[in-house]
Amino acid sequence: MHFSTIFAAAALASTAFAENHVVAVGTKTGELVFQPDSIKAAQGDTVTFRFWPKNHSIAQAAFAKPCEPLERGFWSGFVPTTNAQAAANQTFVYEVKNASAPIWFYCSQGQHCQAGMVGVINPPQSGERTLAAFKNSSKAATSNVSPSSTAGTGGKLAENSSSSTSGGPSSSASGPARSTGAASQLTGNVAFAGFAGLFTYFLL
Ligand SMILES: *[C@@H]1O[C@H](CO)[C@@H](O)[C@H](O)[C@H]1NC(C)=O
Ligand SMILES: *[C@@H]1O[C@H](CO)[C@@H](O)[C@H](O)[C@H]1NC(C)=O
Ligand SMILES: *[C@@H]1O[C@H](CO)[C@@H](O)[C@H](O)[C@H]1NC(C)=O
Ligand SMILES: *[C@@H]1O[C@H](CO)[C@@H](O)[C@H](O)[C@H]1NC(C)=O
Ligand SMILES: *[C@@H]1O[C@H](CO)[C@@H](O)[C@H](O)[C@H]1NC(C)=O
Ligand SMILES: [Cu+2]
Repeated sequence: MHFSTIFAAAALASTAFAENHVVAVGTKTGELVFQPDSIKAAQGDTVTFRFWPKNHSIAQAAFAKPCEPLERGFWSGFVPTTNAQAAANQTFVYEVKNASAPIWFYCSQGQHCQAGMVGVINPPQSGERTLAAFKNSSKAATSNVSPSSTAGTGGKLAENSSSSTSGGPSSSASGPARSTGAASQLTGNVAFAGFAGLFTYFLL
């Protein structure tokens, strides 16, 4: 009985804590890239986009149309910065709701998409829908289109101030830096773990 309690607790711990993946939008030296440009994320994980110079954006696309907004896709708006020492204070946080669905994205500034400033969350494991193929077709796109939706659609524009990273339940988190930019996410998961723990108690 004690063993099964521990086992249940361990199983909960592994599923209850969402991970945050940080993606650099551009670089300190102004390269037109996402780093990394391919992200593997589980359901409930967050992807935090950090903006570097020059004046980039993130928009979701369909695989077949690399430099055009996907209907009801996410959109960060433009986040300009000239500071090469630190990323812009404003980040865009996207939560992965379906880890089986590939999320293709691009930067809609100038010709950045055509220059290869594209990426993917959870690319297909097999088949022809690869990031290389997506990048390939982005080069041939005739235009680079920004969504007409409001900046922050489909995600969360967050300020990376010191107050936004404190006050969370960091003392109960085991991994480092997971609360960054996802404090409310973590709080929700802790609440879920507590509720699920109660449920486990009644099962035993
Ligand atoms: C950033 O780019 C957008 C779109 O091209 C433009 O509207 C905006 O004025 C630019 N901001 C700055 C500070 O350059
Ligand atoms: C970010 O915010 C901090 C404190 O809120 C401020 O000191 C810093 O200048 C800001 N950085 C940028 C690039 O705006
Ligand atoms: C998740 O995405 C896959 C692949 O696009 C899709 O087949 C499935 O129906 C989606 N699941 C949900 C719950 O939306
Ligand atoms: C990219 O395009 C080139 C020529 O247009 C083609 O030879 C190559 O196979 C393509 N690569 C992918 C991964 O689609
Ligand atoms: C937020 O700011 C802190 C301190 O300046 C920095 O260490 C951290 O990497 C930043 N996080 C994001 C997501 O920008
Ligand atoms: Cu860009």
